[in-house]
Amino acid sequence: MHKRKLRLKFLGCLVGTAIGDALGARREGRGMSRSEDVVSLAEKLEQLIYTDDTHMTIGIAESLIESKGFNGEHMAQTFIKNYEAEPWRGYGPGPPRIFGMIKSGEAWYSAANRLYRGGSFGNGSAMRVAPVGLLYSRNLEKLRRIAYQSSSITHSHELGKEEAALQACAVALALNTPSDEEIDKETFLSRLQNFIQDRLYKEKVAQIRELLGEQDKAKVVAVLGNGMEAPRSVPTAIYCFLRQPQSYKDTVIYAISLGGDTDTIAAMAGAISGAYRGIEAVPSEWRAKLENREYIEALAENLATSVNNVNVE
Ligand code: R7I
Ligand code: MG
Ligand code: MG
Repeated sequence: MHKRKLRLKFLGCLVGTAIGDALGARREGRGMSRSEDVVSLAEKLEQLIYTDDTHMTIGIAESLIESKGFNGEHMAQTFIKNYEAEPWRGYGPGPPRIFGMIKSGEAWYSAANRLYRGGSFGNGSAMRVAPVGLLYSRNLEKLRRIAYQSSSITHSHELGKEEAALQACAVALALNTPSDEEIDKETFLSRLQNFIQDRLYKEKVAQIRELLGEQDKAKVVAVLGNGMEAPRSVPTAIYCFLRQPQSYKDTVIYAISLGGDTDTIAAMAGAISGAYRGIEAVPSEWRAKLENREYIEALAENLATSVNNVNVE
């Protein structure tokens, strides 16, 4: 792919994550709403303040760039440093406890096993995984390995690691589809279904396919979910993207209108949409309101350059 186009897609993915997160954060934990209400909320907000979803995505991008690829110790220490600088970003219950264990001497690859008997399957490792999807899009087996490893710092349950791989794969497939080429939904879903190993997620991908024409949001939420657990939010985010792949705005608005874990579902759907359509598809009035936009954009540019400097294949 042409370098400029790739750059725009990296920018779209990271800025798309942050805006989905920041808009969704205003409705996290609430019920379903009308799309018009989400649109007017977005108009009213003067600044878009992101949460842990973006904060940890930034951490992954920083670590991949600085370490020229995955380094578990470095990534864990980056998460800890960022958390300590801004602990008020709305982190889930698990990660801060794990950061404490690592600070007390537990290894980055074993601390997470101590949580929730066999590790967490919260959506916290999928919400932040977009930079892995971008960097390793050329080799899906490597992408799977790095997604698992990045997840295992805080989410070591099989379902937690698999969700991170699923979301990273969706970002990679979106990145690899030229933005002026229509997404073939059937092919996109078949690729995800072939990639994913866990039976539960294979079934979820099949449910996404069945729901594509569904008008009733309550049914979508009943089948796919809108919760903090990975199996109840990662497939939902992929669904939000595939319903309206041509529009970043519609994808994010729809995701938020489903209620529940809105910042996270909109962050993940926004990451996939931004990776496909690029930064120019993200409304400029939203971009202008995003806090730390310049820093996030600089990270996206550096990550795009890293594709050539890191062993990604
Ligand atoms: O996954 P995590 O980092 O939380 C992310 C969420 C996002 O919505 C962010 O926006 C932020 O608000 O937090 O945090 P975890 O504590 O690892 O997991 C989140 C939740 O998933 C937990 O509080 C549990 O409710 C649930 N969960 C589990 N429940 C039972 N058994 C995760 N793993 C388990 C489990 O093994
Ligand atoms: Mg959050
Ligand atoms: Mg959330």
